[in-house]
Amino acid sequence: MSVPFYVTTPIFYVNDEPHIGHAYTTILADVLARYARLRGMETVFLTGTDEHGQKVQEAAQRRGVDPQTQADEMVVRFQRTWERLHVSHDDFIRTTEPRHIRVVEAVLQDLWDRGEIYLGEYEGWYCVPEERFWTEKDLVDGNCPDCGRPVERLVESNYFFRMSAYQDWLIEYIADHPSFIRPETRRNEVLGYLRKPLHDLCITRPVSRLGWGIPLPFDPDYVTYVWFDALINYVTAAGYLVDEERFSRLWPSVMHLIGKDILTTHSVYWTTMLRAIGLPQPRTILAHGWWTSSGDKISKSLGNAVRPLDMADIYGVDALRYFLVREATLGRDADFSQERVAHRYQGDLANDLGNLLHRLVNMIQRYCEGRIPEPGELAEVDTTLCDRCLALVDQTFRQVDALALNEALAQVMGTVGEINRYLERTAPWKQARAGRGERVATILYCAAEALRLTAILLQPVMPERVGELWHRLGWQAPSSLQDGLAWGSLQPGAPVIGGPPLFPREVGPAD
Ligand code: ME8
Repeated sequence: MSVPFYVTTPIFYVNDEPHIGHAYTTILADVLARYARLRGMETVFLTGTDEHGQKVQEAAQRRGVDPQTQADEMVVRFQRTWERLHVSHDDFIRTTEPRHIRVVEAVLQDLWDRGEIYLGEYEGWYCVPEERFWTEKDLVDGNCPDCGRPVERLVESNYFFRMSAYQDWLIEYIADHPSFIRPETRRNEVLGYLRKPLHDLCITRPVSRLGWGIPLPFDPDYVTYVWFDALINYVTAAGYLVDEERFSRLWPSVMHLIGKDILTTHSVYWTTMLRAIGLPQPRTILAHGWWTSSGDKISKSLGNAVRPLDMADIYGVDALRYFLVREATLGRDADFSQERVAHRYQGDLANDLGNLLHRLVNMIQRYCEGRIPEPGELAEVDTTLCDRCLALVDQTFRQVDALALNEALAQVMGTVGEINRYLERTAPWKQARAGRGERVATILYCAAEALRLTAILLQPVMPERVGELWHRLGWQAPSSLQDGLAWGSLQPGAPVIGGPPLFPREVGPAD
């Protein structure tokens, strides 16, 4: 049986509403999931929300509500945003759901019974916003090395996970599995981190200090540290301990898509937790870069957040999705600016893609009575176009496998440019003037079919606009899109449909 494609996003904190960074990870996962479905792979796409811990408790306090109310209100914002952004997740997990709490409790109990967890004393520097203890040498100028904010000295009894016992194993595992942590720079970063001694991980908070978490099954005076709870979501949703058949199919063929800010928690905490639990490692941990604004990471706390729905109101959802995937090289930082969005929109989408559809539909209306024409014998120039489109399918899937999504899109848009040049070269309007009706029919069929086929490769990125494009070309996509990947699916006689531009040049807020 073929290996299913299981892809996850981080589960996002419900302390605030989603911004463009959360949307980016989620859209990337969606695009990968849609490409996998297009290839006929069994696909499970998981996203969700991280609802326990100090950040959420504090956000609730600030708003004068209890943490569960905070989570219930904010989760709707995430769910609505994903719906609006055409995110096609198969499951949405909330860490306050009983299905998750049960698994966390079972894991904790098992690790406690097997001596992987012990009670100890912790003294350290604690970063409140990051909810993490740091050692003296971790600090940068006396501040949190992650967020740069001041830390507090804290001593308390807590439970610890014997993470240090797995250091040598982890170094060896990463060295033996070159495509485990991607890209290469992040893999090296983790190996660098592991050159320093690895400490045991403090995995509880006393209820007296933080009440909002999953109580320890063997000591009600403590709740589980939010990261220890959150990471387990990936196995909960795959059916761990509940649906062994499903779990054995999905695990470990999973890709964790994350931002580089949470590389250590995934590559060190999660991997060692899995090892202690006795589960195999995920297939890939893929860390992407940050969206920045004038060089600074976009984040709520820095006050430079871009609301994804505001952008979608101006350019349309699919254009925003296209921009995010086309503009960033997976793994590197990218700068978000209205000018860059506008540039891509006007150039790639309005001029190249939208205009091609518009021209084609106009010509088919003018020369072929508004119906997809019956092609005659193909000339060399026609078969070259056909071959190019068929080769593009394989090339695109190869690029997707290599996670070079921006290059895949560049290639697809290059083919759109070729279809435009094909029309210039074959000049159906001249053929029409010369009374060569069959040649006109062949050219317009080939160009329309090339556009239909090329557009399949854009469908994972722009599902709604590509659906509209097909509708205009009189094509009803088959229920299994994979069946549309061959040349010759457009049906002669199908009526084409005129309409407003696919990507209007004049853009602005919806209201
Ligand atoms: O860390 N550019 O949740 P979180 C790109 N709950 N991506 C960004 C970004 C930016 N400027 N800002 C945020 C958590 N992200 C934990 C995760 S997983 C078991 C628990 C994205 O709400 C990126 O994916 O702080 C980053 O890793 C994530 O949001 C952090 O989301």
